[in-house]
Amino acid sequence: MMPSLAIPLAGFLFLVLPTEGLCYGCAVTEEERPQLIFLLNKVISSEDTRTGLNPSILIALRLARNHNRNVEENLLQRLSQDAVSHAKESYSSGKVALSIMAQLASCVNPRNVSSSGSTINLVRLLEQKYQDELQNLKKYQAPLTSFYQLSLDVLALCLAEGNFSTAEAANLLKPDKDKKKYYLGNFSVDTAAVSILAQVCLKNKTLTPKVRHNIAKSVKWLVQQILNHSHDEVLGNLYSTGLAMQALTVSGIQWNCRESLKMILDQIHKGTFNLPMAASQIIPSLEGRTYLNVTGLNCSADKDDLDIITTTPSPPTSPPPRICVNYTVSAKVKTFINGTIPVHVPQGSSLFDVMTVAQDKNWNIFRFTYENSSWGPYITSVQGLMADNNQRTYWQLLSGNIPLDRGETLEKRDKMNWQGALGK
Ligand code: B12
Ligand SMILES: *[C@@H]1O[C@H](CO)[C@@H](O)[C@H](O)[C@H]1NC(C)=O
Ligand SMILES: *[C@@H]1O[C@H](CO)[C@@H](O)[C@H](O)[C@H]1NC(C)=O
Ligand SMILES: *[C@@H]1O[C@H](CO)[C@@H](O)[C@H](O)[C@H]1NC(C)=O
Ligand SMILES: *[C@@H]1O[C@H](CO)[C@@H](O)[C@H](O)[C@H]1NC(C)=O
Ligand SMILES: *[C@@H]1O[C@H](CO)[C@@H](O)[C@H](O)[C@H]1NC(C)=O
Ligand SMILES: *[C@@H]1O[C@H](CO)[C@@H](O)[C@H](O)[C@H]1NC(C)=O
Ligand SMILES: *[C@@H]1O[C@H](CO)[C@@H](O)[C@H](O)[C@H]1NC(C)=O
Ligand SMILES: *[C@@H]1O[C@H](CO)[C@@H](O)[C@H](O)[C@H]1NC(C)=O
Ligand SMILES: *[C@@H]1O[C@H](CO)[C@@H](O)[C@H](O)[C@H]1NC(C)=O
Ligand SMILES: *[C@@H]1O[C@H](CO)[C@@H](O)[C@H](O)[C@H]1NC(C)=O
Repeated sequence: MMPSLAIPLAGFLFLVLPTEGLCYGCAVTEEERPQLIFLLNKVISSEDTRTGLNPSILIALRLARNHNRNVEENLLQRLSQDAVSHAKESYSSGKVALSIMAQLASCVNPRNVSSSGSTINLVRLLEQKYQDELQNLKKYQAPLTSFYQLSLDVLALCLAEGNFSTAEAANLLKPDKDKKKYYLGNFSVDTAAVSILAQVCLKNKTLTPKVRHNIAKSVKWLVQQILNHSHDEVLGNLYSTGLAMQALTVSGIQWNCRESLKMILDQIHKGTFNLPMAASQIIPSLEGRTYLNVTGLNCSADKDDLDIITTTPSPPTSPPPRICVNYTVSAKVKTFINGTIPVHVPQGSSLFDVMTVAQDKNWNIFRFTYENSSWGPYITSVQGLMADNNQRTYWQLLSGNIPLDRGETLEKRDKMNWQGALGK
């Protein structure tokens, strides 16, 4: 029960009962809920959820108010099994952090995750991986992974009450003099959002007044930056809006939450969030919840009211028209041979498909490697030239000169020049 406010006025007693929606962010209304359920149905029916190992998806399903217990329990078991067998060697720090949050949200103690007779303490593991990140940062002025993952680390350590220095963490996330850590070429709204969530969590820990003051200052600056990188209701871009909504909510500022929420709902039917990973980052905001809520859930009160939808494969229609794309690779490296090639692919293909066709046509110039990531295939090298985190280089995907905001699907846009460039 939340405290209610009693105001005696001219002999009457006014009782103002705070309702959740008014005090804390915003959420879908009952009329809007079918649109959220449509998205949740898609997520639980997807291959990524039913056979994949993505903790972000479980966090989102747990923070939703509608559930499919079978799907969630099955995913939890597979994640736990994977964690006991692979977390130590092959998880990045941020993946351990997300795993901890998925366990917390499932009412499992992350210090005691067990599967087939083995047990792992994920909090202890994160304490170690976080120290490794800090050491790399000292040595190379870059974390092993990214400031996004460092922010996830602090958030998870804070939520799971791990053993770490809260003052050091606050200092780490403070946007420093040139604010470099929040740039990966450009300001990252996603990173700023997770960093705000972590710092608001830290604020509830024992800290000196000075550290507390610094956190408030950092959060304020980051909120301002997020708003500066926003156009109307889109905070950053479509894929950062969900995380940014969480951040603005916990920062306590006044902003037009409903407008962002309505914009997201409109995008659902356009297929913008069809990728379960993309859906997982907007679902909490649609429920008026944030990653800070993974600790307060009552799992035994879950409803079991979500169905898996079996989509009948659409009958073979006439094959989509083919489109022509100019694909270019370039890098400012002596040994690298720049190359352009026209590629014919069916409309609706992805950039990855284009790269595959180009590679088949000319392996010497267009060969590439990739990793399967939560967002799909992540390009790691082209022509043998590797991205390198310590050098802070990566393969940037451009259409013309504009960085793509997703591993994009090709539509009927004719003048498309796809480019891979090694960016810094
Ligand atoms: C850090 C980051 C990067 C880093 C990754 C390397 C590093 N040092 O960590 C860099 C700057 C290189 C990067 C590049 C790109 N990114 Co990026 N990135 C992120 C960010 C901020 C955090 C990812 C993370 O660490 N997650 C936590 C860890 C634990 O999970 P993970 O699954 O192991 O994370 C890996 C993948 O996310 C992968 N990855 C990162 N970006 C992308 C993008 C795509 C399309 C794919 C398939 C994989 C991928 O790298 C991570 C580390 O290994 C997310 C934000 C978000 N909301 O998720 C954006 C985000 C995932 N990136 C995005 C985009 C668009 C890109 C680029 C395509 C930009 C471009 N035009 O070139 C390129 C991908 C190029 C390529 N080589 O394939 C979008 C994806 C949207 C979508 N619908 O597909 C996001 C959501 C940002 C946004 N709001 O627009 N990214
Ligand atoms: C850890 O979990 C297992 C099974 O889930 C349980 O039997 C055991 O008592 C737990 N240990 C601790 C220390 O909580
Ligand atoms: C916490 O970490 C510090 C240093 O990293 C260590 O000295 C201390 O023993 C740890 N405390 C616990 C309870 O593990
Ligand atoms: C940074 O953003 C500006 C404006 O959107 C853009 O012109 C520039 O190419 C971006 N730089 C990088 C490295 O992505
Ligand atoms: C702060 O933490 C305490 C427990 O340590 C918890 O009871 C309280 O709800 C938290 N407050 C906020 C605002 O999260
Ligand atoms: C946000 O943008 C405005 C105008 O574009 C600028 O005056 C202000 O300094 C920016 N704020 C921050 C924190 O960068
Ligand atoms: C989420 O957590 C915040 C505090 O961090 C709390 O005030 C709020 O009531 C929680 N919301 C839900 C729906 O649990
Ligand atoms: C959790 O939900 C169950 C079932 O609705 C209820 O009996 C129990 O009291 C709840 N526990 C807490 C801590 O709220
Ligand atoms: C390859 O393209 C890059 C620009 O993307 C340019 O800087 C470089 O000079 C080009 N290399 C050659 C050999 O033309
Ligand atoms: C990525 O996943 C696809 C399909 O699940 C698989 O065919 C492919 O071999 C995987 N690629 C890598 C590099 O792991
Ligand atoms: C691809 O490049 C060729 C030659 O540079 C040009 O004639 C053609 O219009 C380009 N096609 C597209 C779709 O941009």
